[in-house]
Amino acid sequence: MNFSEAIKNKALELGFQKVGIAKAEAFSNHKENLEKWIASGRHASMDWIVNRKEERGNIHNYFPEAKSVISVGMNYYTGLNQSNLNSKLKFSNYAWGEDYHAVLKSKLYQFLDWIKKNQPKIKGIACVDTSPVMEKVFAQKAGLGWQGKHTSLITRDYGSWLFLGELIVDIPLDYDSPFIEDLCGSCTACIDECPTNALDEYKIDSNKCISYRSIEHRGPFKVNESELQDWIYGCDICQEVCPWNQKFSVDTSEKEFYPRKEIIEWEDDDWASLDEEGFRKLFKQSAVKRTKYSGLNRNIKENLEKEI
Ligand code: B12
Ligand code: SF4
Ligand code: SF4
Repeated sequence: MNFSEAIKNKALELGFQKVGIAKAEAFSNHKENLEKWIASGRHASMDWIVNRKEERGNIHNYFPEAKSVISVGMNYYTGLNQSNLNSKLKFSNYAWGEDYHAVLKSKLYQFLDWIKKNQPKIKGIACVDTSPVMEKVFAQKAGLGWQGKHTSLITRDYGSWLFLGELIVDIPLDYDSPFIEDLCGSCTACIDECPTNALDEYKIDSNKCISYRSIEHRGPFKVNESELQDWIYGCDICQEVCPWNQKFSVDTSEKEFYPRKEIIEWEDDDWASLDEEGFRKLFKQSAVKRTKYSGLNRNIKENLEKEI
């Protein structure tokens, strides 16, 4: 077995469901898409994308010695859905359990240590979400799947309920073939069912997206921004309606992604009375910290007060 094959076996052994290797290179078409997307204002207030667009658009501006990107995917589907929650308030399944950044990063660090034991001189960086890397683009280049019309990466065997991460290393490896098929075909379910019309084919307008509004948007909503459709954190609709998820979702064995009991059991009143101390305790090791108490509380009140 050569080193590239051994690397991929190790990734599976560590608990990733998908792995592939792509050459670390800049893709002018994707850089152009990113620039057009920003120029049209679709990034909304996410200035952190604009500030590091040169790195996001060209991996060598981020890691000059990069030669290979080992792209991994981890299944977070638990078999439960919004109808299992006692409250009418909806909460995205990706944030039900422990913070995925920490779960994937800890496995990626073990992965890098193992690689370094075999090749001590290797330099590598572990990335999950927050690094200026176009993760879906590299996952497609590494053969994991394709970017659907909702813009998330879909795999044949798990649908799109997968977190993505990468190890970027400074040695050449054997590269996988990119996933070239687009298996969306004539389907437009995600576009049709998005309640705020945030999707155009393969493009998202973050200004309209409930995930953006509930997580990334800071401060109070203006009247035309407040459409949250009962979601208090993130939004899963475009993935729930996708036939690839309806047919191919597999329950994850990663216990850390299963919901905190409060997410399932809490009713509207419990959410309405959540205070800052309660927020800190409940979401101590959770991705939900990103909105801070003020953001989550704003979303809860926005949804509940609309009912009155
Ligand atoms: C910014 C961001 C967001 C933003 C913007 C979403 C987006 N699609 O860009 C917001 C806050 C809305 C968001 C929401 C969500 N996110 Co998010 N997000 C990111 C982040 C940090 C960067 C994505 C990025 O580079 N966007 C810039 C645009 C330009 O890139 P793009 O979407 O890949 O666009 C490509 C195509 O759409 C097309 N395109 C775009 N514009 C144009 C214009 C033209 C003219 C053309 C022809 C083509 C085109 O070309 C681009 C590439 O060539 C990534 C992590 C990372 N570092 O990559 C996570 C990431 C994409 N998010 C993730 C998740 C889980 C979500 C949510 C599902 C969370 C939730 N349940 O609420 C939602 C899904 C919403 C959706 N339908 O995309 C996962 C997706 C995993 C997967 N299987 O794909 C990622 C990869 C994080 C991770 N490490 O797991 N997210
Ligand atoms: S996450 Fe929700 S609001 Fe955003 S594009 Fe998907 S369906 Fe639309
Ligand atoms: S819902 Fe249909 S169009 Fe949208 S991503 Fe899934 S297969 Fe593609």
